Amino acid sequence: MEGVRYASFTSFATTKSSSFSALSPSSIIILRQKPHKKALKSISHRNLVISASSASNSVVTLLDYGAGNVRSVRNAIRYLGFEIEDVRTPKDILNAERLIFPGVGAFASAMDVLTKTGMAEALCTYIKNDRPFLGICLGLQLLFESSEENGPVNGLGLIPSVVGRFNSSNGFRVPHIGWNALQVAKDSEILDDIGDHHVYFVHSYRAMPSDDNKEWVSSTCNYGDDFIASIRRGNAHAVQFHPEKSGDVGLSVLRRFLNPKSQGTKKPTQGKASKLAKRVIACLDVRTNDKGDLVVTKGDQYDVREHTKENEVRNLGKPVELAGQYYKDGADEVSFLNITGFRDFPLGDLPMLEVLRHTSENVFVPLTVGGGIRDFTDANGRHYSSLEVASEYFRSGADKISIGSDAVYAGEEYIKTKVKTGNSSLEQISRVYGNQAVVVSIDPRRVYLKSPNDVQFKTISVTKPGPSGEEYAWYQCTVNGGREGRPIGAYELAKAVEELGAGEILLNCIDCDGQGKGFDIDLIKLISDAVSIPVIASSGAGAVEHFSEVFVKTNASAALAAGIFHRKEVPIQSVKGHLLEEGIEVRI
Ligand code: 1PR
Repeated sequence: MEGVRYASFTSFATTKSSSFSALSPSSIIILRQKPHKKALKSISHRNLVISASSASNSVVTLLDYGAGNVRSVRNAIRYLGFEIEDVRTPKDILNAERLIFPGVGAFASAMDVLTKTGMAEALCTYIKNDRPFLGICLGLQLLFESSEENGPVNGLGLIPSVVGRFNSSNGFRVPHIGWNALQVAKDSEILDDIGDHHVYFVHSYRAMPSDDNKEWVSSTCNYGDDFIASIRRGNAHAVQFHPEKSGDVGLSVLRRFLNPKSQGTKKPTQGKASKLAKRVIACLDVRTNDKGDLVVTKGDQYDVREHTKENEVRNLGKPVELAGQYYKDGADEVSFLNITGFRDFPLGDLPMLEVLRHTSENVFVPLTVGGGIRDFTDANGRHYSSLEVASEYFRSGADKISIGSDAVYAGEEYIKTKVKTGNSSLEQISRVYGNQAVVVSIDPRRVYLKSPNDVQFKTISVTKPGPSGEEYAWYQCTVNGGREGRPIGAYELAKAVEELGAGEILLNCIDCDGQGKGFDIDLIKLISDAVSIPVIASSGAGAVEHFSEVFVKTNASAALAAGIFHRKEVPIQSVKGHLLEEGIEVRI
């Protein structure tokens, strides 16, 4: 994960409390100074003495410098039966039996913390002494000479090359989010089970292979260009992808690092995985029902109540159980949308945070959570910023947060003023956690028009005419779960939120929601052609053919469905099987 602009020196290696009461303004310390523009002083690599470790064989030392969510890595390590010891001093690094460094945040702030704490020097010594090391994501990038991320900024300087940004001008969407294939270049041991499987990436910066660093490169990945997916030299390993979010195959990478003697299932084979896979996402709309239980519900055009005398909220199951089931069934991501978050304060909704915590203990694919992310003042006058709300979601296990209503207001304001204030929830959260962690959920409704000149918003010529034979439509954004239409179109909003820092768009359609008649291809094509960030097509899936249709006819990166999965009408594996038959690459 890149992009975090804060790194709490004082929170270094502290175990973050997950309780709501622990969330105080002081729990987030934001370094507001500008990231280093100048190169940092190079780090001397003098050898430090490594004392014999007293750690038991099941202990993993974790370098968490307090810059973001490493809960998923902790969960994965524990799931594999290992205990975690946090690094508190450079000596803890030198004494580690095995060290995992899940780099999060921005390159410059990470280097700043590592240098100030003496960890940078200890890390270099530890790796040079060939001690077991696994860097993840930024934990790989920091090993290189420097990065262009808000830089140039010097890195640890162990591997020749500069970390640069992906080039989006050749049609590849940045951030690079999703499941991609690897080309394994040499025996890396920890990648022995990967073979024909995809692994999960989420990043905007990457290091490129060259003659200077080829002795380090153990695998590459192609996304526009070939970039370094993993390195290995002796006992030093690092991966650009997220093993803790790469399902079973990712867990096997971690297991092979933690226990090199563990037997894998197979040696690398020439695989089916060849490029970025289209993602299939299971979505759980969650709310409290009239009995006070948090349930998974599902609407018809956003109406989630049964049409019976009791008029109850439709109850389709328990959130943690269903999320776990979808993980086992092969969902590439799981999304929770707290659909009444717009009126309830989400941090007051402790059951939702509990759902996230429990889900993240057993679900090792990305988790997104949305609903109610905005500034809020409670009955006692205590103000909570949207950043605090998001931070609590991240601490509870979310990998991405999704903003709905508040992003509409931010988009409207930005279009009116052309000024990026930096104050909107979208800007604040993407500045701190990186834009790859921020999804904007758009809830548009189709409005048919006789003439494209009837509105000031982007219109389309519709494939199927409207009820009175209208040939045009615009897509009006709504807020508060579709209850209020706003003076902004989905096209205008998508472009505005991309500029404000969104990393991905979840594109719903109220007209299609729950109808099972297929995605709104006109809408999805309009938006996925307009932006260069990934677009998730949502609303209307009723059959496997709807998934292939949306991937063939539009530039959507992922397709999300709810009702057909909840009602067990179409299993996730049938969707994937069909997509494979149609020649569309998916993770298997
Ligand atoms: O505005 O920031 O509090 O976020 C609220 C979030 O809750 C938004 O993401 C909004 O989309 C969602 N939401 C609000 N009300 C509802 C509702 O249904 N009454 N759910 C709602 C939206 C839409 C989809 C759904 C797909 C697929 N759910 O995500 O899962 O349409 O369904 P299908 O496959 O059955 O057709 P904020």
